[in-house]
Parts: sequence; structure tokens; C-alpha cells
Amino acid sequence: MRVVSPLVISGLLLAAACAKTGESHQAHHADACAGEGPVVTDAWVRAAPASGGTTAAYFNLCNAGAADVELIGIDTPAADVVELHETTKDANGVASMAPIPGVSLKPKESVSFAPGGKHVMLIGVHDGVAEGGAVTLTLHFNDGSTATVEAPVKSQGSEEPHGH
Ligand SMILES: [Cu+2]
Repeated sequence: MRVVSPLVISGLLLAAACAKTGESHQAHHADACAGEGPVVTDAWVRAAPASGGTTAAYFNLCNAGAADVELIGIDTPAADVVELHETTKDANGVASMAPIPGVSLKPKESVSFAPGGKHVMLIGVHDGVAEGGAVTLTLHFNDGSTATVEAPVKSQGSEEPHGH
């Protein structure tokens, strides 16, 4: 059987697209899944151009616990509304993003929130989300637990597309 499956081809194209966004280099740090329960690492927030605007937060999340856990929401004092989003590309390479309900992690599983993929949308950003600052993010899980991180504000990286 010499026929190359279209699924394999599209998978390769997706991998190439991800590499271009630079999200994969962060995912490689996720192998150290130590601690208890959900562990957040490498959190950061893109600097917002002005208060009232929209920006995004990113991090790696791994499940160091023994049971499945689901990230169901995030809140922050730095914005009016927080949504979990995922950016995808259609067959023409046009990127768009849509809300996702949550992310389930099996024990030792990790997920990367990174530019060009899953991200945390901060809508109605308050003053002070500028480079050199920090934003407190509180992650909520389906078992009632939370994880709070201080995410530094950085100006690096590309913008998320704004269309929904
Ligand atoms: Cu978004």
C-alpha cells in the first residue's frame, strides 16, 4: 500500500503551521510535570495597547495528580471578561478563533496555551497591562480546586486574530 493517507498529509501541514507560530518550543518545557494536581508554568500575558482593549494570556498546564482534571475557567482582576479560546486555520490557511468550553487532562498529560493555538482571551483589559507588569490569573478546575499564578506582561510574539 503506497498511497499516502490524506490524514497524514494534513497532519504534517498542521505541524509545519504550528512550528511557524513558535508555540512548539514552549511545549518542550512541559516534561517536568512535578507537584500535586494541576501545575501551571511559563505563564505570560501579551501587553495590551490600551485599557478597554483585548489581549491574550498563555501558559503550560500539566496534570501532576492521579485523577483526570478539567480546566473550566479562568478569572483575573486585570480584565472584565476572560474566555478560553482556540485559534485554528482553515484549508486556505486563514486563522480564526472560537471559544472552547474547557480542557480535560489525564494524569501526566499537559497542554500548551500558546500563540496560534489555545489561548486565554482577556476582554475589556484594565489599566496597567503593560510590559514589565504582571497579571494574576486564577485557574478554576472541575473538582473545585484553583491554581493562581502571577503572569509577567511581555510585548513579544504575534497578535491573535481578532475575528471570531
Ligand atoms: Cu481569542
